[in-house]
Amino acid sequence: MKKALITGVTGQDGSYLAELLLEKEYEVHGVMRRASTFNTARIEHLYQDPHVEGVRFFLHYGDLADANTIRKLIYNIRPDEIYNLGAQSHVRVSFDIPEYTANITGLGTLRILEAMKDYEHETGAKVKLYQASSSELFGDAPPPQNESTPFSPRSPYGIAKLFSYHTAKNYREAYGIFAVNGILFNHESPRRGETFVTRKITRGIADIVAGKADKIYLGNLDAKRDWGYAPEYVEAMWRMLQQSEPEDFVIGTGEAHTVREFCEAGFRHAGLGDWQTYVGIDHRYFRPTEVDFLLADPRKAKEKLGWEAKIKFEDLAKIMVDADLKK
Ligand code: NAP
Ligand code: G4F
Repeated sequence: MKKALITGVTGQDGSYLAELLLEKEYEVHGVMRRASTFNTARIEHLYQDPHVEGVRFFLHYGDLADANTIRKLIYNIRPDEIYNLGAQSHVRVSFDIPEYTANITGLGTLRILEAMKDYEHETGAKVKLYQASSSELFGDAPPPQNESTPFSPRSPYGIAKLFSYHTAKNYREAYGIFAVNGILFNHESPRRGETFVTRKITRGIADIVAGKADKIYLGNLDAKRDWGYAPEYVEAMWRMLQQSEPEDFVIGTGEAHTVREFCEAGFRHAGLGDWQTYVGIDHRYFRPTEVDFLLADPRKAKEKLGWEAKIKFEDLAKIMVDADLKK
């Protein structure tokens, strides 16, 4: 039975990935932060009583700031695959807490790779690492972006992810560690955090329909993103680690739309009429430096991983609106 260790298991992607790996008969170990309130809503349905025989899903306290615990987890669990999904993942917030973002989203990856290097050296075991890289690396590089596009990040988050990208590549080249960067474009779902723009819109729509709110306030409506469906993207992560050689891949739909178009699609699907009646602009949601246009060229993933996005923009908006209306 293969063993996987997932950082960020309580997040959107971590929860879908844990589901996928359990379906594939893995033993799955997730790292979660201690919090004073419950932060396990996305994985509650996966929880198994550790006293029951045959349990394959385990949770461990840990933090990407804490190298000692990361090291202990790797040595004790002896995973075949590590998925580093943990991060301070909000771009706008990274301007408010840049040092923390660099520590977790950047140095956290180095802490994992250092522990992996020593573990492989001391035990002779081999471990594969998936590093959650991001299309934010491209910043203001002209679209479409692929694996050869030069990086030009525009936020503390993007810069921290760039550090992680290069660290993974360096440990691969210097020490022969199987480390891959999945350069994923935006991917969303009903489990998306409520402060990312798609979910903010679909949750806002549900609140308006329920009579709990009159309006939602957004920032830059002109930004273009390549939005896909998160459950499909975790399959791509897994496929990257099943390759015989470690390589980096861009993952996206190959279609871009503006935030304005997402509003139009979402309000239309909910039958609310003109979206402009319900959307106000608040400058606090603008970023000091914006990434204007992200559009994936995912041809390499199709050719080498046999992966292609199936759920596109309109369907994604419908799935998210329906889920929030139901909730
Ligand atoms: P998410 O929902 O924000 O989840 C982030 C996870 O990281 C959560 O489990 C969070 O724990 C955990 N975390 C935060 N700080 C931590 C720390 N100090 N130590 C350990 N864990 C910590 O993000 P996501 O959308 O699932 O994305 C997964 C990964 O892919 C992230 O690295 C993100 O940057 C990257 N990425 C995402 C996208 C996207 O469009 N979704 C695209 C490209 C790359 P709590 O639940 O306790 O907060
Ligand atoms: O939904 P967002 O906050 O996502 P963003 O900044 O693209 O980052 C997400 O995708 C990255 C991959 O490209 C990940 F690496 C990262 O972890 C995260 O998952 O914002 C999308 C766009 C931006 O241009 C933003 O300025 O929407 C614009 N926007 C307009 N109004 C807003 C709002 N964003 C947020 N969060 N809230 C608003 O009110």
